[in-house]
Amino acid sequence: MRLVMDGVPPEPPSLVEPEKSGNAASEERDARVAWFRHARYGLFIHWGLYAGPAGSWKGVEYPEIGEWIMKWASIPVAEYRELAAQFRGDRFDAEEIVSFARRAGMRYIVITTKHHDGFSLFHSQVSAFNAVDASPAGRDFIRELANACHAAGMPLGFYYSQSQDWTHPGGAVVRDEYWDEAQRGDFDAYLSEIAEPQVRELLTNYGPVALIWFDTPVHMSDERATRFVNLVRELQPNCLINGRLREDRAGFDYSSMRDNQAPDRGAGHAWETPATLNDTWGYKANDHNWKSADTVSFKLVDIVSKGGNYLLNIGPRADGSVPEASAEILTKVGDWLLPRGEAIYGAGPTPYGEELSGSGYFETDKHWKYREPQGWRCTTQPGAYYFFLFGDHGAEFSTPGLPGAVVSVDLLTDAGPVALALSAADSGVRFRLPSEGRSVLGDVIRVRFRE
Ligand code: FHN
Repeated sequence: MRLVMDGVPPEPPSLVEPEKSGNAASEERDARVAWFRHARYGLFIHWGLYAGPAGSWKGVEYPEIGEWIMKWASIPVAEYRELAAQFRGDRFDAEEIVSFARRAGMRYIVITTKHHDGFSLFHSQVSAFNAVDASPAGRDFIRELANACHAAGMPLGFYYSQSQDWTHPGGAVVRDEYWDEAQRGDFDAYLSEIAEPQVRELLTNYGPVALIWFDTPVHMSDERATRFVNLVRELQPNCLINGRLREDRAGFDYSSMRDNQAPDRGAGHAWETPATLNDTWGYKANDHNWKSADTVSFKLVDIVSKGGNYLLNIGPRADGSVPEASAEILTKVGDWLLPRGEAIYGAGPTPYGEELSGSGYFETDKHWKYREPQGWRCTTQPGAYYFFLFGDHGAEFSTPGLPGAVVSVDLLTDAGPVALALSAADSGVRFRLPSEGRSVLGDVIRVRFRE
């Protein structure tokens, strides 16, 4: 199954450096992006009308990603718009979502304010196709989430499909393959009458916006993208812009990897991997291909050890409830992560690199996938290196060279650090792991040294 559906053929994981976008002095950008680099792990939420069909339309089940059902089933605009009449979101509880993210160890949230289907979860003055005016919910879900996030000090980012819009005339469709005449129109008129005003609404009416997450930049020339950049810089100068605004995918404040991909090495600048927990972003009733908690912990660590962020998705049902399986997996990872958080939040990338060779992912039929958790990874804090051991590693481990005399070596366990006996090994240290306090999600050993 192909997850990336943006009209661009799959290619090996790589990063486009934000420096190339030349849109801001790098010190300014570094300051803006500091919280993001510290956060490392975020919750992505894809929620919208597509959660109703949940992967099927008129008795036919579509194997691809659920939020694209309108395209897969070539649903006419007028018929798709009718879905709004059933959208209630009775069980959407913004405070619960924020505490869930916290509990899962996630340090920011990004939600789809408007996906490619054009339906917005916020109250918009420029299009009535929104959760307040067009659905019986009559609720501005983005306001509810913004309030809950602000109250909890949780950074909130807005996903906004600036270019693809399948229900507003003129909105882009990949390769211009329209399936309904009602979709045709003038793209620039769509941008100036719908997309730009809606981005303005989002950046004006909901308090501080941590980041704006543009996507699938079909037809997004420099000139068109610049209009959005100016809008963001004018209204919320601290709001980050991801790397999917402009056709060339230059990162503005940080680079965006392709879906479910990570680079094979670290990079000096900020970057992010958006990823699914099963094989869809929007809810699909029959997608149970969940990644296990140890796969998630491994990916998180692999990404952080390369200097990146992991933005991991949930797709709530149409009623707003979070599928139990995803909640369970993310909570398990949170249980592991929180007592070991010093090794992730604000942690720097590996000082080595040898452990990354052939790392992470391999090519499958159509996209790049991670390997199973295996080997070791390293992250850093001032005066400490953290060694993560994955898979079926032995009870002994020798670190590569360390930059100073070792002060202590501890296994970070659920109950706190446990000191390990150590001996010298080449330029590093060797230690033996106890049989207790180990975790199937990855053992984490903190090596402190005098610099
Ligand atoms: O087409 C979208 C897709 O539905 C989803 O939102 C992902 C998330 O990264 N972005 C696009 C595909 O890359």
